[in-house]
Amino acid sequence: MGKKRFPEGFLWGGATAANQFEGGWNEGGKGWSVSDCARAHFNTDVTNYAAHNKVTTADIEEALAHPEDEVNYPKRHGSDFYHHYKEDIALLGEMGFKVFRMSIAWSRIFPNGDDAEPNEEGLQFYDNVFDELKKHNIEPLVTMSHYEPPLNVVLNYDGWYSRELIGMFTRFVDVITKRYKDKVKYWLTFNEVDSMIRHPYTTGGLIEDRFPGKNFEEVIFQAMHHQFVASALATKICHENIPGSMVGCMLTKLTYYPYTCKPEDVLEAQQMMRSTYCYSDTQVFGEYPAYLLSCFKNKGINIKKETGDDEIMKAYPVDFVSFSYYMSSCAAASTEGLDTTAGNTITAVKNPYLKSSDWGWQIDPTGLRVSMVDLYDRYRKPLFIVENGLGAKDVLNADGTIDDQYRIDYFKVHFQAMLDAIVEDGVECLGYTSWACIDLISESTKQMSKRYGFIYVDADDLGNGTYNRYRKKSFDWYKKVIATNGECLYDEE
Ligand code: BGP
Repeated sequence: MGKKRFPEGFLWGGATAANQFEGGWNEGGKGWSVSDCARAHFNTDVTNYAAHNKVTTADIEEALAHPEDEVNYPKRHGSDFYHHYKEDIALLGEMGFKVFRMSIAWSRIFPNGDDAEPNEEGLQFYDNVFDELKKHNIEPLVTMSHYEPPLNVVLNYDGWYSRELIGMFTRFVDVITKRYKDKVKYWLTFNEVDSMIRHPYTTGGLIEDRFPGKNFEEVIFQAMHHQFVASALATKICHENIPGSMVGCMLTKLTYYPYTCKPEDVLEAQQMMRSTYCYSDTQVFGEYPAYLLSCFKNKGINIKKETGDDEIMKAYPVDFVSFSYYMSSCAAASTEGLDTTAGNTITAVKNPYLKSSDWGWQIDPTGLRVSMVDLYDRYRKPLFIVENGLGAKDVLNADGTIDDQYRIDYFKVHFQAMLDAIVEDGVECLGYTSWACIDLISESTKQMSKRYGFIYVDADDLGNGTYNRYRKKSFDWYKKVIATNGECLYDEE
């Protein structure tokens, strides 16, 4: 029997985001972003996402008062891509990357969001990055917004709750799509647009104590409405400025199984899945699905729309559907007595059939196939897996090696599942970018020690280290996967 093959031209690569990777947070004219104020809480249960990531106005004041502190605010230094980009891109080129996912920090281009003119030094930085990628024949995949609203829009406009953000953001999009029209073809609008529900501050610049007397859930959905309109307009602008460009939405693919075959558990799992899909439904079909509308009605949530919003959302849907997938969870009508575990910014019922990462995320390659089939059947648009990977504690040996066989094991079964979805199930998938191809700061835990890369960055949770890069064992393995377009996945069998 012939080996299964990935489609010709499959875009193999890796993903990062400026807010966790770039560093240089106060250089080159960059302004403060929300992530520059995201505090690490050492010696706490980092898997309790909700408790660990609550942000108040007092927290922001504290962050602003300590501009020198990169220990408690580790996203400020990230992995220092700002100064290492040539070396990093050369390493990605050595692995044979076809695509590199990165984001443009809005606050590097418009330091305050509402500035009269863009910051030329910031624009030049990304020109340099794209030129370097081109030298290595690597296609950029650019996220326009990945937890990077400028802090000024939080403090002076109440974040995405303000309708004015639509204008500021689309101006930013117009500037970057004009500037990089010959350099970037693939774009994503908002990273995990649904994540506003789970972390309103990083995604939407929303701080609950700034909305006294208001229903905060309504505030979140209002802000999300503004992002939906902005995303549709960004798609329009991108298509106009870059003919032939492709724009995707980006969804956190949380996958839930019924804990048992009890009909009530099946219903609960279906409800959970709908509460995930409703956001990509909005961006693909260009209108709010009935599920979300009844949810608003039942909760007494009133979204203020302006004339023309519905038409804009309808007229400019996305070209493809991208998503992150790390783990799956279970859902049950009654969770009493059931074990729970952490997942990607959630806590959910544990699946007795799955093993978990050191952070409790349940490893489930079959869930990736299930997710791809579900998304493709639902949307009939090409998919792009833009995040998937294993956060693990790696050990840098004295001879500079890192034996991360566990990461190879994780990727191998996920790639096989992805290939089955493509070959057996007929799913169209443009490419795959692992999270994160080079170690960076974890979003949920703010740790450097939750590592995802094929490339090790010598820095610890306190930011100490040389920031030198080392190739892990998985580096050579992934290089071979790319070189053989996945054929080597079946070599040992
Ligand atoms: C996704 C985010 C990323 C990223 C990743 C891994 O939800 O888009 O920014 O960090 O999850 O999560 P973590 O860093 O919490 O391990």
